[in-house]
Amino acid sequence: MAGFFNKGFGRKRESAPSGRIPPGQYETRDFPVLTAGPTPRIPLTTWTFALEGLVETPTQFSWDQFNALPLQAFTNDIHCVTKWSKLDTHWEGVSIDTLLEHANVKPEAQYVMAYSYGDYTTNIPLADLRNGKAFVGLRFEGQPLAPEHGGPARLVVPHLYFWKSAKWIKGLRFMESDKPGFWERGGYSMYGDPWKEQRYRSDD
Ligand SMILES: Nc1nc2c(c(=O)[nH]1)N[C@H]1C(S)=C(S)[C@@H](COP(=O)(O)O)O[C@H]1N2
Ligand SMILES: [Mo]
Repeated sequence: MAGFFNKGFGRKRESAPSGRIPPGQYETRDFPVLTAGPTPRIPLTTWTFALEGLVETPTQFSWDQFNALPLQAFTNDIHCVTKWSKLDTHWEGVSIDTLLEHANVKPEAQYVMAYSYGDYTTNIPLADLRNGKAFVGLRFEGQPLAPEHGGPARLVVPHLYFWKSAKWIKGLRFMESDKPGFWERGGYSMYGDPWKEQRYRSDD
């Protein structure tokens, strides 16, 4: 009896579990680095994070103020448009819901432009950042987030392709209508759902 179960069901996690790798993706155990341009180095003494645009209370946090916010643990699968997926990544960060409590977003705000040190931008519907779906990650696998992966702080929106997860995040700008960010202006999807393979604008 035990033998039967060991053979049939004991080795499930050796290969990619079915149902967790979106179409056209493969599983990797590495953590590739994908950056357009050099890695910005941001001293923590000058680091700031802003909530601006369509908000009642424009807000700016220093590094110390940001770190005084409640930190939560997140475990997510991430999917890069260059076709690698990485399962069960462990993060600690500040939920976007927590940040929204500070800024009082106006009802007409429907979209967000995330912007970074080094001028990277990416657009995301506000609904996709709410209800525990996204966070600003400060720690990865128990360590402070490495600079090449966006440290000291990056946006993480795991249910969309990973280019939406802006590294070296500097702020969120709340907008009434959707506008393309860096890769989106270059022809990538305005939304980027990996399960629908929305890689390019023509897939939207
Ligand atoms: N600021 C910034 N954020 C960025 C990028 C970038 O070039 N600059 N690249 C994006 C892309 S295309 C991907 S796939 C992921 C890669 O994150 P990683 O280098 O930690 O794997 O970051 C995204 N965030
Ligand atoms: Mo990417």
